[in-house]
Amino acid sequence: MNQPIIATIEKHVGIVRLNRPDVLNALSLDLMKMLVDTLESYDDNPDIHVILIAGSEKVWAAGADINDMANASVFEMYERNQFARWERIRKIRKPVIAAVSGFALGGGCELAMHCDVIIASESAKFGQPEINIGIIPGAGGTQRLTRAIGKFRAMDMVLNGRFISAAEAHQFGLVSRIVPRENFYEFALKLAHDMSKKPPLALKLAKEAVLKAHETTLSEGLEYERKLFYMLFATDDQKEGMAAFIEKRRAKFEGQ
Ligand code: CO8
Repeated sequence: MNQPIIATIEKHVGIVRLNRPDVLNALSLDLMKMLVDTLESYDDNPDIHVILIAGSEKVWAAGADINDMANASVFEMYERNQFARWERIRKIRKPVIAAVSGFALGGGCELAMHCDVIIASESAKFGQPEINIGIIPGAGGTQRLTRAIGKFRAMDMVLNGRFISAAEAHQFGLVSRIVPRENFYEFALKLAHDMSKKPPLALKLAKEAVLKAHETTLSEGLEYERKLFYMLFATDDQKEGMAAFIEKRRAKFEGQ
């Protein structure tokens, strides 16, 4: 039987591929459990510095699996406590890159927005179409989308269920880069490998600092950034990085 995700490790990059092609990678309960367990195992693995989540060229993910929810009662939904899993994704400390091609809808769009860098192929389409099936986004879509693209564009997508193209998503600030469909995965993988060569502790603290900008006031965020900045002067990688710059050689980071 096909596994809902395929997990592989390449050098310092932990890769997860969503693998339910028959249902456009719908995020079933099983898939989410495996995905989150794998992301956490990558986060705990000191040999992995960066995580890459990919779908296929045709689809990233068309949302939560509607079959899992169609007949559920409010109590069943409550008892499933499935948003606890999404909270665990939020707590991953290493950078997570999303390689998105095709549909990123509903929970699929929300999964991409849980990532830190979104590489979109020219064919990517983003949407929060939950309104069409009688619900609203539940894994942070109304909040993260609004912060990413602003109230009026978010309202258009959430109230009308409108899909936006990769070009619009890029223009609106929802994606980091657009790349040709044919090599979107190779591009994202190379980016992940390049990023994985940076000092791993600084990567984690940089992610933490940027995410803080969504959570707090400017002055508190600046204070927070400063503390993390100072902290890095306790690392060997800072000494090595600066020495290598001065000596005009390539730095060799050890993650300490
Ligand atoms: N769940 C289950 N099955 C799906 C889903 C889905 N989200 N999306 C597509 N499929 C299935 C279809 O039923 C179909 O199966 P079959 O071949 O057996 O009929 C197969 O995938 C192919 O789909 P289509 O034939 O519909 O393909 P089209 O190219 O015609 O259309 C669309 C593609 C536009 C993407 C269309 O499939 C669609 O609208 N899908 C649903 C999109 C959607 O509404 N997503 C939101 C779901 S709700 C949600 O994500 C809430 C998240 C809350 C947080 C997470 C909690 C777990």
